[in-house]
Amino acid sequence: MTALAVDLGSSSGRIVAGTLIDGRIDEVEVRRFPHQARFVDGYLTWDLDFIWSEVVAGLREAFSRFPHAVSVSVDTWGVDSVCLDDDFKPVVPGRAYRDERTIRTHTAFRSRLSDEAAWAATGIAPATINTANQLFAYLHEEPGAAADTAHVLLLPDYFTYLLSGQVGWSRSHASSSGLCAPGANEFNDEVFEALGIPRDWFGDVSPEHSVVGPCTVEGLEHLTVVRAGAHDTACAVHALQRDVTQESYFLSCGSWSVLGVLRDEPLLSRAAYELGLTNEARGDSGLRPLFNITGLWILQECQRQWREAGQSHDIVELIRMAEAAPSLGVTFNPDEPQFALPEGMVDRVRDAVAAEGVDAAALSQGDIVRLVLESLAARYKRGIEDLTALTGAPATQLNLMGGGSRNALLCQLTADALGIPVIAGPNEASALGSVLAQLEITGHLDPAERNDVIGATAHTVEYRPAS
Ligand code: LFR
Repeated sequence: MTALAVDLGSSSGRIVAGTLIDGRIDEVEVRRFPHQARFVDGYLTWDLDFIWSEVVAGLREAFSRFPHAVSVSVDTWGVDSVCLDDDFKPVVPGRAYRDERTIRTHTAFRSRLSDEAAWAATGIAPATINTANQLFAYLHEEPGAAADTAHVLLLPDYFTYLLSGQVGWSRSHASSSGLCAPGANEFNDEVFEALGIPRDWFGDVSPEHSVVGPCTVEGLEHLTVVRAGAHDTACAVHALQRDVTQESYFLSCGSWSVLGVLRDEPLLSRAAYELGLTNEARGDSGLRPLFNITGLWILQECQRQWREAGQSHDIVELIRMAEAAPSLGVTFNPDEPQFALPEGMVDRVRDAVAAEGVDAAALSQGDIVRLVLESLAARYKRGIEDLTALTGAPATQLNLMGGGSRNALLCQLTADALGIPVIAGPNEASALGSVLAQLEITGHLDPAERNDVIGATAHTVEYRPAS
């Protein structure tokens, strides 16, 4: 039985066909396409038409190769949404969360909803990238477009709408918006009111692991559209092999480092707020309290700068240089806001350690890559210490999924920093999690067998801490 996962990351999208055969998932990446936010009319913008054309082309190709495919589900990165008119057509191009408009309107936002009030109302860490902040900026900077807006769909739900004609607000993605009550089972009307965001732009939160309806795109009518987990990180944690006897700590490691733990209830203490914890939802009815840490984006941006300067930028080569480079003995804090912004990253990294007395101008590419990876590992150590203090449950291992699981140096540095084994893999965790959830939703996989199927499918590597 085959399910099709549309997994859209902020630098590439992929369409994956996953077939359950002999207790494991046979995954075929049918199509992969790079994409990137660009400035259009002064705003950092996604090319939604391009992404949609790639999704349709990928699904058609997948369906012709896997004519017995039964379902499709879309997951995307978090917090972005699409503002639509009465006819469900975008009013403005899809805005990207890294745009600085929310920094410009942050003071006004806070005067309407303080950080503490936002946390109390949502259980979500206040952050300028949140959907709430983006819509507030939209209302302030583009009042004309806002006046023409009748509906707002979260990004994966926009593509689900294009596939099925059905509207909804998927819980896992809605949870990261900063617009839901803690636990993310409903939107919090008080937040809308405080910020002046029209409540009727949104409907009710849609529970996931649910069926949406038949696909209405020509040639794909045999597929059933489902909500398998609209947020990529929610899908990724669905592909996590759970040890029910222990807390499951995870690190979903891509452009972002999403470090968290699986729980049924949100963690809402004062300490959780002060540490910057955020309570996001899983595709099933559970939660995933976590820290959103700026992750391999820092390295990706360095690679971009080096490529533009005609220097080596191949990741395998860079890691080899980093392995040969000595540790500088200092790290920087990836949470600092300058590391979340595009461009000029090599200089930002140099500046950060120059302040520590390092001769920054002399740093080689290998030095910089090692410094970035050691800084991430140090941040993960602090994050696991904070999470275990909040849950009261020790971490005995860390499951590290996503693209970063292929970075052996990062995995080893993380195991060394944490002093516990790191179980690296699966690499394409979001697509695998989507396929698993889809097979469960359509009745082709018993959730009780999920762990065994993950074990038979995922190629995991264990990194033990250096003693
Ligand atoms: C990862 C991710 C994170 C979210 C970030 C921004 O792709 O979805 O979970 O915090 O992107 O949306």
